[in-house]
Amino acid sequence: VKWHRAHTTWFFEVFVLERAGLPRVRPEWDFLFNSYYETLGPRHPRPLRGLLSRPSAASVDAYRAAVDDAVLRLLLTGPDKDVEAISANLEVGLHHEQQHQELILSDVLHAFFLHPHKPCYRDCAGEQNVSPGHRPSPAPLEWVDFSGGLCEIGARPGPEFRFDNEEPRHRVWLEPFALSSRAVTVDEWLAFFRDGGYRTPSLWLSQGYEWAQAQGISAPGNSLVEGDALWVFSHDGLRRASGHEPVAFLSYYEAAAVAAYLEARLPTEQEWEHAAEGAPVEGNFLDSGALRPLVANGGALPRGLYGDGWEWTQSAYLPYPGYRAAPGALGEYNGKFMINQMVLRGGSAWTPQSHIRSTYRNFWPADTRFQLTTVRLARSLERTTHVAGR
Ligand code: AVJ
Ligand code: FE
Repeated sequence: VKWHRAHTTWFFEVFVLERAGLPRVRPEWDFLFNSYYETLGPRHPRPLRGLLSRPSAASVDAYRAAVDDAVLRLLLTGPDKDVEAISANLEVGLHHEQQHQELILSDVLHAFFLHPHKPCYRDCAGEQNVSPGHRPSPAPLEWVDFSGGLCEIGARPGPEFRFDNEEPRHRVWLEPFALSSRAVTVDEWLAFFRDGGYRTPSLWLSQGYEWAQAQGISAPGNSLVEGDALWVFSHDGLRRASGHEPVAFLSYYEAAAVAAYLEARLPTEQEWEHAAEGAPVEGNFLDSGALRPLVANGGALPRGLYGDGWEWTQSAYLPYPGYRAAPGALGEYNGKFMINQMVLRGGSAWTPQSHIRSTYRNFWPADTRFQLTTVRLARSLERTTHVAGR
């Protein structure tokens, strides 16, 4: 948590204050809190971040206060020049900080999960945070049809914030497809598990099967199987999962295998965006306070596209046609990661609602199990079949 707070503060110091020609606050901390910007020099190795016993949390508080103060003064007086560029960097800094808010929650949960006592982060009563409207109840899986055709994907030109990886908007062709009305449930995952899904190579991608064997994986991340039940860890502690809640913390490899078991596949990011474009950005985000996926009841189908969990897509994280990384160090923000990662969509119960939009592209490697991920199913429809949907 201390590293994330210092790093987001460092981001404002470098990309806003220094960019505006103001004096540096803590130049001697660049090595510690530069995450991955080669342009800005060498840095502390990522796997060792959690071992930074100095500076203290109190020094990081003071650092943050000093940078906040300088940024506020800059906002009041305005920079001497480059107002546009500095404002743009300030805005990126705010969205960057929202990303790290989510990373703090994922790191805290995973660190507590690795603790033998499985301590809870907050209210240890668990279920108390679930409102009656969200009490688990059966949610039959339905299929929502989309006729596809010529569609547009990516952020429209306009003043709203977007990361560079959401641009440019471009045309794609979608064959008819269907999305599941809800995410895959714990009961569905348990059926896969009991049927020997983790030992059935025909369901798996080769790399995924090898990974699961080598790592001894047979349950989602942040979870335990005990007898017949799945126990899932949340910020409220370890809890026996309801069969009807979305199964969370599956890697891409497992998500693809479970989809195959359920005679479906994962959606492409284009299918996902096309389906989500018209829907209001509403759902179980950080703002609800639940901090975990809930059973989606009511509302238009497909349910729960936004919030609850990041939905794995079968799309590799690649540049859109015509993509151009921003100039300078901020060009390293997204573009250089466009290899060996998969796109996730829709945000999670750890994501601030104001952070998400239909075009938002998250990305993680296929073996990731500490982010709040869920599984949406898709199917291809016959072109000759009458398609009633959108
Ligand atoms: C988009 C979540 C994969 O964690 O590296 C944080 C977000 N980018 N600081 C990451 C990010 C720069 C990014 N993810
Ligand atoms: Fe960062």
